[in-house]
Amino acid sequence: MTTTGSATSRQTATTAGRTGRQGALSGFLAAAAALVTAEIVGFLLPDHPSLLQGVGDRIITSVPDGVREGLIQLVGTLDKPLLLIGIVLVLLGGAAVLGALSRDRPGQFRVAVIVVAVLAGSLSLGSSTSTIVGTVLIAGAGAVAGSCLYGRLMAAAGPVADAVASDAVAVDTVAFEDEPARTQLHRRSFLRAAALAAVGVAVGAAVVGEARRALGNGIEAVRAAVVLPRPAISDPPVPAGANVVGIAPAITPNADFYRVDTALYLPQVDTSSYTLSLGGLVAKPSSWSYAQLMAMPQVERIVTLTCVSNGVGGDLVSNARWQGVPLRALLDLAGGPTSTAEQVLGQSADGFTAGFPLELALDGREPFVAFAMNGEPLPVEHGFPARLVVPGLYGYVSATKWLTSITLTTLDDVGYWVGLGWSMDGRIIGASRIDRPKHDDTVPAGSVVVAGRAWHQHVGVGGVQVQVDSEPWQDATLADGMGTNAWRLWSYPWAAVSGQHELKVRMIDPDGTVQSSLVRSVFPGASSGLDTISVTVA
Ligand SMILES: Nc1nc2c(c(=O)[nH]1)N[C@H]1C(S)=C(S)[C@@H](COP(=O)(O)O)O[C@H]1N2
Ligand SMILES: [Mo]
Repeated sequence: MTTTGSATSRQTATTAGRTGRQGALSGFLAAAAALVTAEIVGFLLPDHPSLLQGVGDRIITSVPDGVREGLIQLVGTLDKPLLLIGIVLVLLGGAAVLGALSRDRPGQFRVAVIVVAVLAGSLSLGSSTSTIVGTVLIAGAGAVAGSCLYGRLMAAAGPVADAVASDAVAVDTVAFEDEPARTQLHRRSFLRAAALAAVGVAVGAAVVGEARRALGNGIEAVRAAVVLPRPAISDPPVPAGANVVGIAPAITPNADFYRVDTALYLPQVDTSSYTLSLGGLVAKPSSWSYAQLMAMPQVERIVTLTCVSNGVGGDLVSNARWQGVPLRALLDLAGGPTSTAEQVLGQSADGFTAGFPLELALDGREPFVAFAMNGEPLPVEHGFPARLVVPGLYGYVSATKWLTSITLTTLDDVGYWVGLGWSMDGRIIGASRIDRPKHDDTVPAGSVVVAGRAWHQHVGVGGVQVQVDSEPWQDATLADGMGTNAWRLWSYPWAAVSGQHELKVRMIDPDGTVQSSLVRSVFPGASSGLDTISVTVA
């Protein structure tokens, strides 16, 4: 302890300037202050844009599709929180290194802060709802806060190295005598300033986090107060025989429903100021308040949603009873599409868009604007107060959540994912999955129930077959159906004999078309191939 102490004091006596450690801490705190300031300013602006979210969005859309899909497979729905944490860590870490290197040239740090702010601002502009003015305000405030704080902290840490050196030469022995005392003084004032800054950053972060949470709670209260109208037309109740013991239920509880979106912060949309507009290539562009929409006759439909990114055997597929107003009714109120209309493009409060050919809206699949899911107003993560549901189309071209407008347009005006290279044809491919046993399970010999689900929305499921090793395909027993737009659960009693076995499943359309065994990975369209598992029979 004593040797360390004397070593330190000897070192500081000879280098009375700013230490690398002080520079690093200052850089770190400056970046944190910049971030928190940007988030606070964003929160104060209309629609509460977030620079962090904007940059995150842009990263999501800019990474190569293979990398993004790989990451999503790897970390699942944790992808967004992890991305956010990653951005913050890179920023703070980079700022610490730069802060250490710039300690005697604060101007260099300031330039870097400005460069990063301009970069972050332009990244976020391209991919979110934030306006140019808002982005300039947010990034500007962050940059000012960051560079001012760094300057302050460095000034508190002592003079720059050049000044220390010339000082020492100028006043010679006197300065040398005073050196330890002066270093002590600077060190203390630096620590005080840094502690103050840290407290400020922490308080700021807590305040903005709390404000975001309060906003969310406010919308939860609005949501809880919604009184849903009774649907005018309803799909029949779910038959008791629609379920199969031992696998997830035929209707997915809202809390278990898969979630896919690009939102880091969920859009918080208030019904009191909500309007849904229907415009573009329609005879009479129109818009309706939430109350007006709730007063319209509503339908209730059981529809299975599927994400195009669902790999073979994956779980980005869920089934719910949705309630809403048919798109057809809204189109009628808007005087119908004009002759040049080719596409229905949904727009979200968060800037997301998804579009599908008008032809598919009119081929009998009955797209609708949904307000409720399994008897409850839409949960916020599933699009409260309104979203589109189009039976038989993947979510990326159709299921716009936090829906604020629907525009009829031409096919050139592509939606978010199609713009990023995904297939324009978003019709769902028939698929099937084995839910039990699980891959690599060990089961006892004898009668083993193999069970799962199959879906081909808008087309329906005609049959399901199971293959054990290379034996002939066997018909599985279908559970009761819930209409052509919903998945169908199935089971197959397998007389399992000891050894290692492979189980495969395929679905058959009502017209006898058999699910393709062609193996294709996700992107630019859906994956295909047969779900196959290995099981050990003990
Ligand atoms: N606003 C918005 N809506 C969106 C998305 C999105 O990123 N933003 N993702 C779409 C995709 S890719 C899918 S698969 C479905 C998923 O809906 P869910 O999260 O309710 O399951 O929402 C669609 N609607
Ligand atoms: Mo999706």
